[in-house]
Amino acid sequence: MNETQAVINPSLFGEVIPYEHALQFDRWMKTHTQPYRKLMSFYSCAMMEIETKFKVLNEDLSLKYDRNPIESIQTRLKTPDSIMHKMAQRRVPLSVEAIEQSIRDIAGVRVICSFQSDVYMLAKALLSQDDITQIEIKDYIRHPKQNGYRSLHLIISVPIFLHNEKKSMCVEVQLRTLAMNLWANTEHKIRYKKDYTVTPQDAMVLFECAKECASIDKKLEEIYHHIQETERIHEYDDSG
Ligand code: 0O2
Repeated sequence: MNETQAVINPSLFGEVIPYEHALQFDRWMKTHTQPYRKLMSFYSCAMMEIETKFKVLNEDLSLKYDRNPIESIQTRLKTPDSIMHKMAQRRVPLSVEAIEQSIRDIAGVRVICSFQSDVYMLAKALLSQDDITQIEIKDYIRHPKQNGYRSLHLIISVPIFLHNEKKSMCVEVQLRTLAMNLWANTEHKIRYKKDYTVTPQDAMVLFECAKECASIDKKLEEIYHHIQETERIHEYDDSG
């Protein structure tokens, strides 16, 4: 164990005692503030890199498609609370190095797209960039979670260039449509990570809502392609 490590007492994790965890993490933070802040600033830089990449793609693709494929981009750094919770769940001894090694979604970038096809187009465009390394893909669109959650998740690594070194940092990218986002945000508020359980009836209604969102996505995409096709035929007629 090196000097930046401090073992969390595993007995705290039999039952969840968030207040105890918080106190323990608070104590740990007081002695490891500098290395922790440095690590967070690396993640912050990586997040900025990825956000910029999506802004550039949006600008570039808006010329090709005559519309912006990205509705909005959100970024977030995982809170100390949430990092501590994940470390505790995994029963990993707490150190700055262990945080970096075991949590891959400290830097998160969420990209909200107009259409489902934009999600895949943007993911492909990002992954084809030569400074991006794909670590993992979870396709919850083709394979939704049991509760109905849909999104495309990418874990990637991106280099950041500091004044005296280059570092590769992990970033979690979540790509989803507006409809997927509506469902996920609402479900997150009412259910996700809450300690109480939702009744099977309510879970079923949430699942039905997810299916309706998927159906809206499908219909909107069909209308979009139909309009595009009609425009193409008109342009062809006019040119002839
Ligand atoms: P927050 O607060 O959004 O950051 P892992 O991260 O790999 O250890 P997991 O669960 O296998 O854990 O990862 P996964 O499935 O890729 O999900 C990670 C993130 O996706 C979550 O982050 C949520 O943002 C989102 N997510 C996953 N499942 C659901 C769901 O059922 N409902 C909603 N609303 N969001 C979901 P965090 O860190 O859990 O939370």
